Amino acid sequence: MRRLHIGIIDLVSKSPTRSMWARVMHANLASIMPQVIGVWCQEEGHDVTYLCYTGLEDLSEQLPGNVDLVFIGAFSEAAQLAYALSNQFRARGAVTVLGGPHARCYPQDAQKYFDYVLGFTDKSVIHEVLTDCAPNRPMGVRHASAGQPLELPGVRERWQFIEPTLKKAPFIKMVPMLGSLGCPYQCSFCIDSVVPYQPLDLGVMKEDLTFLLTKFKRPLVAFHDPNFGVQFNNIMAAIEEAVPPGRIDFAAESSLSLLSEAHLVRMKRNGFKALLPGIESWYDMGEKSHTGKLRGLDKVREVSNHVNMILRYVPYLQSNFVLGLDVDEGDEPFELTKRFIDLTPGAFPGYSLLSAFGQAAPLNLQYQQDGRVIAFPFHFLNNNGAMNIGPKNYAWSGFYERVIDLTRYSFSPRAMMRRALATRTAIPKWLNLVRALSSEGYGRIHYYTEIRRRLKEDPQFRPFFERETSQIPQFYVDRVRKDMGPMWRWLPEGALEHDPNAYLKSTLEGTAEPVQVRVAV
Ligand code: B12
Ligand code: SF4
Repeated sequence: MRRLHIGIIDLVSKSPTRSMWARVMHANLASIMPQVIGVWCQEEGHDVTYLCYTGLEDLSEQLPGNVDLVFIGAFSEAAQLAYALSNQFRARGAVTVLGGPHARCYPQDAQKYFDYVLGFTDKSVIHEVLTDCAPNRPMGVRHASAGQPLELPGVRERWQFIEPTLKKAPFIKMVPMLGSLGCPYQCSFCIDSVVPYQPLDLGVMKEDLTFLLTKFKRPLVAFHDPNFGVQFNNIMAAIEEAVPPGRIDFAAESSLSLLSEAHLVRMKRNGFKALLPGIESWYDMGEKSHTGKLRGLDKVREVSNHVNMILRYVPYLQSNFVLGLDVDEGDEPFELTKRFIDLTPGAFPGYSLLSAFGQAAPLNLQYQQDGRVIAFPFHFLNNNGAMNIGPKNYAWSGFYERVIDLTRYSFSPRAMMRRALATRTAIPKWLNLVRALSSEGYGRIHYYTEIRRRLKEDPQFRPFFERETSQIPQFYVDRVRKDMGPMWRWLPEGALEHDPNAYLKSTLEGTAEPVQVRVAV
């Protein structure tokens, strides 16, 4: 095989930005897989140039030049930027490959703009692409391994990519790691509900932690596991063997059902400083939040007690909610979330608008069968730029009014003050303030208010939201153009639109990826 010049681009940002949040945090949100692919390509004897795009770089200067093959990793919100980049690289003669959440969720659309679109990716899939390395146009080809990879290169091998990325982060420096893939739970809206739980090699993890102690005085590790701590004793024992108590700080996404007091005592001892449990709904998902059949105010009280207990052990906690679920009706779910905020002042509330990311989850088929999915440009599909499912029990204006009211309540001076007082340490206090004052708090209030206004006044809005037309309102088109800046001119014709029912069609045609078989943990 000839030696290839390979570019790898991890799109953490969908557009240029100068925001305070981006400056401090974007480099900390780099994905693991683009770094893994860099290692695998080198192992096959190729040259690799890696770029983590945080929105602060000048793409025209930093893009790897003169490459044969380019891998781009993108969330759906960065799909339009990814399509434009692919177009630009193809014009220079390169072959392009898309991987990551967008490729897994919308492969049918991505095929129009990339030579290869990868689903689950292991080393043999990469080997196949490297060996083949041919332009596939007008429709790219799709490759995927049967399941998640069984092993991944660790931090030591990825350090060559982690180090330059973290140089861009001014003071908080998070090293991304994985202890497991998949999840034993089956929340129907989640991409991992059909992916079997699988622990990764704990020996590699221990080596990585030992290695990190040689690189930082006090490393900070962010676990990217979909649900951290499923095999709790094993992973804690590994951390305890490799790390002297309190020498490394950890952050993880974990479900409440795994966060018992006994577990938290051990997590505190082992340096866990931030947790992001999903609460999602006051009427559903009881298994995940360990609240069984409790609903409504009873669930609020139970979860609040649980979260307050967690906060006695771990200084930073983000509680995640989904707004607009089919089980929600009227004011009650929003009012219950406000009660939760009153009862749990130290938790930072993370809100997501109900979103169906293509073929991410089995539930999305139902939404598509019911004709409820709206083709908002991918650029807005990040859980808050747009809600791409028509709400079951709300009119759009009423829904946005309640979302605005809840966001205002959550980021009112009173709530922010109570949050600051209930947060014991300086960095979490500061992070909460930045998030509230930038895009997540005030930024969203402003944006949602504009959407609600346009639902009343902009004649293009309501017909699109009600799925009477597929004509994208000019407001959204202008916004993508502005956000993309100089890359807009590379966006291929038609790349703002997509078929919101492509997943359903692929199942009817028999071209959908098979669902993985679950195995017992
Ligand atoms: C960890 C995580 C995060 C972390 C780390 C993000 C990161 N940069 O990796 C944090 C907390 C920062 C985060 C933030 C967000 N996240 Co997130 N996150 C996850 C989570 C829980 C796990 C993803 C993961 O790393 N898995 C482990 C890897 C190894 O497996 P994998 O993702 O399945 O990847 C496989 C393939 O896709 C492929 N692959 C992956 N990347 C690449 C790259 C290349 C080049 C190639 C070739 C292949 C490839 O190889 C892997 C092995 O098979 C998933 C949900 C889930 N349960 O999967 C959501 C998920 C990916 N996140 C999601 C979203 C929406 C977001 C946010 C937009 C939320 C928000 N509003 O802020 C932001 C965007 C951040 C950003 N732009 O970087 C969505 C993405 C949907 C979509 N189509 O875009 C998911 C699927 C959750 C959901 N709602 O369903 N997230
Ligand atoms: S517990 Fe979390 S990762 Fe697991 S299926 Fe539910 S939402 Fe997905």
